[in-house]
Amino acid sequence: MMNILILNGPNLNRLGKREPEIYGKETLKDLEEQVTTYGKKRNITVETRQSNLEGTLIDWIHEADESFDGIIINPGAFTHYSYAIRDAIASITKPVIEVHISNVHAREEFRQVSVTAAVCLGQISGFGFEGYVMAIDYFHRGNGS
Ligand code: CA2
Repeated sequence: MMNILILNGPNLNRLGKREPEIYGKETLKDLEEQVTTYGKKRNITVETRQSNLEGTLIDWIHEADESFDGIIINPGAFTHYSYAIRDAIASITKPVIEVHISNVHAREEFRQVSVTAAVCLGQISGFGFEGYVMAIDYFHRGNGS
């Protein structure tokens, strides 16, 4: 059975608590339940983790190279400036898909830059929680490795 690691970065544990017009009313727990349930239906084991710490996310990315078939990552604001997370993604061979809940390209200029997307298979941005589901579908269709 395929197993996918879903990583959420800084502040995503605050989902549903503020800025519902940008990020929706649902919480991180809701997101994690939805993607886990969706994965099960597709015969994919989905493990979800969230950290506010850059180093923790980097350790998990490295670990995934041995233990998972692919990663779906929302690096939060690290997207826009973390060369360390970019290098971690570039250092593994397993496919990585970047997801953003909001359409970062329609927002402040600093959010329109992703230093991580170029080392990912691609980026899904602006589809809310659905973006994670779209990424699971991509892996399910067998294009991910
Ligand atoms: O749209 C996305 O998924 C983002 O990756 C979310 C990040 C943001 O820094 C990126 O530019 C785009 C942070 C999301 C958490 O921010 C919150 C703010 C208020 C309430 C809850 C979450």
